[in-house]
Amino acid sequence: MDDAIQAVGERLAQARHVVVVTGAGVSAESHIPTFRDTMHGLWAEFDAEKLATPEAFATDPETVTRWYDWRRLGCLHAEPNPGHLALAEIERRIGDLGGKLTLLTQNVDGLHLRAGSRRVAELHGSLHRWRCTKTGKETRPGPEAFETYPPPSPFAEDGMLRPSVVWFGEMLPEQALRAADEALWSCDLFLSVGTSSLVHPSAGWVHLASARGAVTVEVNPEETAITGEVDWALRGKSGEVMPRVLDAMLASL
Ligand code: BV8
Repeated sequence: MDDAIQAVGERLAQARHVVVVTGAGVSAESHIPTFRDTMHGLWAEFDAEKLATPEAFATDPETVTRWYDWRRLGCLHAEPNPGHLALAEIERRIGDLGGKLTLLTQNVDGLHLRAGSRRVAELHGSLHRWRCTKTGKETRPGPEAFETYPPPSPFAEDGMLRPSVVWFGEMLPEQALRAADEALWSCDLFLSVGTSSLVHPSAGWVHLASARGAVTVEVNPEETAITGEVDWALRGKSGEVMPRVLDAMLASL
């Protein structure tokens, strides 16, 4: 693994257009359960993929908004971990070298931004922004739980608030898709970090990057749907592997 980390660090030192796709695994060491682990305790009887849909919200807005507010409050008490921090430092270093790193995250917890990453596209929205179902206007709820579920909208008498996340069956934000297109078009190094690579469209982007000649890397303690496709599979936790990749990059400068 040391040789692989060394090789990826050297590639990062030479890369000029890096794309990083992250998933829930990057936040696991911040004690935020991954998407498929989220269903424990209170939520054991629910299926995350069924709750994260417009249909579930239409049928049972109380349960859905209670689940999302529970997750939102959990994120407010979480801290970025060494994996988030290493990704932010790698972005800075690549910028200093005249390159750019674009971070396309599936996560809705906001931890990459809190860690200092700047060129971030929140592909699936954010738990920290909620919007009125009538006007579409967004608000950032405070640090306390909503008083009632579903929370009433402050913008329209007959509206309620929903989380500004992308549910299954919903389109990704135009701006995020545009950022992904631009970044993937010219990327010379593609990293997939902490994702099972099962959810589209981001799950397919490793193939796009590879087809355009990018070197591809995965960081995950387990095999995933794309392990067989990447050039380098770094088997480990992102909070442990990413700081070592950063060190290898700095040693190569
Ligand atoms: C869309 C926000 C147009 C809400 C989420 C093509 C083929 C098949 C299906 C489709 C397709 N195109 C579209 C679809 C349908 C669907 C889809 O992909 N379905 C899947 C299930 C097959 N996609 C959509 O609906 C998307 N919209 O494409 O619009 C359209 C629509 C319909 C039909 C056609 C076109 C919208 C998808 C967004 C859904 N919203 N989140 C919320 O958070 O509640 S998805 C949600 O689940 C997450 O955001 C994330 O994307 C996904 C979970 O994936 P991961 O992040 O990877 O998490 P997971 O738990 O799975 O895995 C964790 C990984 O971490 C593991 O690998 C583990 O080993 C690793 N790990 C653990 N610890 C660590 C670690 N790694 C590193 N370090 C550690 N310490």
